[in-house]
Amino acid sequence: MRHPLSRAVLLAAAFVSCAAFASGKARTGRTVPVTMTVKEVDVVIDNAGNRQPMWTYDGTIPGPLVRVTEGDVVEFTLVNDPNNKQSHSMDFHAARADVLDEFAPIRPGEKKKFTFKAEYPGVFIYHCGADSMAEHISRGMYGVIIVDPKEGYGKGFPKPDREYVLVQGDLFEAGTAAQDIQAGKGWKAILINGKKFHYDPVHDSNASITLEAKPGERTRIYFVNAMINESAAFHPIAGIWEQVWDNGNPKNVRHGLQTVEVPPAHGMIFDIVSPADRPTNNALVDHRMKHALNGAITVLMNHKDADPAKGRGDRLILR
Ligand SMILES: [Cu+2]
Repeated sequence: MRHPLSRAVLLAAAFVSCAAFASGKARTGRTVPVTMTVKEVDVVIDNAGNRQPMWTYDGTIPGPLVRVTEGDVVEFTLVNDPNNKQSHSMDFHAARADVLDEFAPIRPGEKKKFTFKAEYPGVFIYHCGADSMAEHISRGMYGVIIVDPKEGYGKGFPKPDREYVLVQGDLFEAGTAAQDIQAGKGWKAILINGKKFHYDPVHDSNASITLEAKPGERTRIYFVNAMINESAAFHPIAGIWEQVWDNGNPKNVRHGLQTVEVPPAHGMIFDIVSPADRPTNNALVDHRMKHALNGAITVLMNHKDADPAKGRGDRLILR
């Protein structure tokens, strides 16, 4: 039997955290306020600390992770910082709305508010849709919203031991004109969660972070492709995707896959389970060599001393 106080604490925790959904049936129908401020700032784009002028939601690439449960209402406010030079907008792929109304751009110094109900579970990109969209997205204006299914976890959608969000985007040479970006000219590298080879100490000696899990654990990757023109061929080197859910919807399950094509502006859930009897490593790559060898490799280390805080709570996007 559960003590009434612990129940109250649990309820309070559910209000505080966006990730109210822990196991079993989730709490739905909340109103979740989300505010993002667009900032045109210099951002560190590699593990060596090099910066480039980028356009961002809240100053980071990707923008903040939004996590709600199917049935929740997102009460969104977009702020275009008065110091900015460009108009910007917000396009949530998890929303049904009016592209000319809710998703319309606002000028520097302006603010815009709209609400939508998260009606479909899954992993969705959000991005800026202001002109030129190719430039706004490739300069870093994207992020992820996870909509957890209202049914919660079950046999067909097991509870993971760790969860990580990986967003793959382009990096163009600073100052590349919008029409050149759109045509693919001036393309320089791949950013994984905002940095080239972000989690790959094998290919970049400046890399200091890897994904971690314990042997035998189920690691769930929320993968989103934010590249403007190209698909990602997502593959776990030295592993097999246990299950893949297209768009992250529990109804769209596939089993035992090696390489999965993720089109631009799409997201999928990938589960990997490492061998339980020994430590192993995986490299989660976009198997297109042009992408992999220009930044799209992420190391997942499966060992018994895995950091217990990684892939849990607010550490789904490792910064
Ligand atoms: Cu923008």
